[in-house]
Amino acid sequence: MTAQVFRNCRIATMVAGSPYGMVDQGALVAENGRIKWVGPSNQMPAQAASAEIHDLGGRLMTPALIDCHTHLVHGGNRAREFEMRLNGASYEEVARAGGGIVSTMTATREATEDQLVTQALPRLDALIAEGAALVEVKSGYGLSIADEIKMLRAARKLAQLRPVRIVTSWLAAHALPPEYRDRADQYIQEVAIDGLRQAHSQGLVDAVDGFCENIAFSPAQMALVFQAAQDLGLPIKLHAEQLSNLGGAAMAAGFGAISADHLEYLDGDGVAALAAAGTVAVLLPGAFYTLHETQMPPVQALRDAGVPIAIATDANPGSSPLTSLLLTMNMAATLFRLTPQEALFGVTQAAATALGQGDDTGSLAIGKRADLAIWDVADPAELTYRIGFNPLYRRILKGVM
Ligand code: DI6
Ligand code: FE
Repeated sequence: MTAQVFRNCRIATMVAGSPYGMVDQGALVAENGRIKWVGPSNQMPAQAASAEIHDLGGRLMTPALIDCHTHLVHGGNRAREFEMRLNGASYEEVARAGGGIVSTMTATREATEDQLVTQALPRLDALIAEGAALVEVKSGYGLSIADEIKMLRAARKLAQLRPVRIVTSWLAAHALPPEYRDRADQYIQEVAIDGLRQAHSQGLVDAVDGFCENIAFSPAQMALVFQAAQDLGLPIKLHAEQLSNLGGAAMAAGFGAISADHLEYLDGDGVAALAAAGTVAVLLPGAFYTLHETQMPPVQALRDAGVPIAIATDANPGSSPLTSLLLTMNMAATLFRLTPQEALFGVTQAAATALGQGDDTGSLAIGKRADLAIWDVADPAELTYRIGFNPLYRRILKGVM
């Protein structure tokens, strides 16, 4: 394929060394979907005469964005429950009216695979419209083997219908369905573990996740699921320390987790465990905001320990009905005090690393995927600074404009 040359742009390569890895007056050469060269225009090697040249008019180029934690596939939504609560209904009244996570489980079970796809597409389109090229999607609302597998099939189908890469996580250990009340250990064995083996044998699982919390599953229960994942050679990640400190992040790090997510209640030992294992901390400001959480994740301690920090939408119908990575960046800065550079790193290189793809994508370096976002802004801090504004000019996948 003809080499593609993109020139006359500022390039935030997100390669370590200088702020944003910035190259002013930059150029990038892509060939066969990969970055062949990137650097200052005046140092660009002479290209084959057949190269196609694109003038980007001085715009900003960044890696295409990555959403490394979503529950994009699910049935229905919880807008009515949201409205009931704001009209003064108690938690119990909401629950009695069929609200909460079980309502999403019911709607997900009732939906066909195609209906789940149809409902997820507008949410995916919102992410793509802001420059996303890679999106992680979890199961976790089916809570039976068949319905969890249906969710993952729907997630995989999305990538056939839109120009985007999707990776899937098995999250059967998300909540206990009513038919397993008081039988959580049995659920872990019969659905979370046996189902994982089935889903994996169908090629539907890229990673294994869980919700480790008093209202969900214990570290000991999650460890059983992770042992099964490890036996299958699958990477693991965990929703940990979101509402309390159970030591889930440290347990996951002990299994070499690629990420630990939420982490508002993470303590010093947890930070040290993530650092030692090279586990990425994924912060989810949309859930913090929606739940009116006040406990801040230990951002400074994570920085001091050198733990990479990713940020993601956590797009889900309950605690984070958020489908904007740009707003996520702004929330991470305003709520968690991430710098604009950290916010952009959080939806590019750190997010790629959180998906085990840090060597393949997430920054603009020779050999990596030529998945790019071109923005109508002069300064990369603008991406984080603005609220409710989308300056995406073009998304470029595999080096094709
Ligand atoms: N953490 C959350 O905040 C959500 N799941 C999770 O693991 C809640 C999901 C929901 O309420 O639907
Ligand atoms: Fe989540």
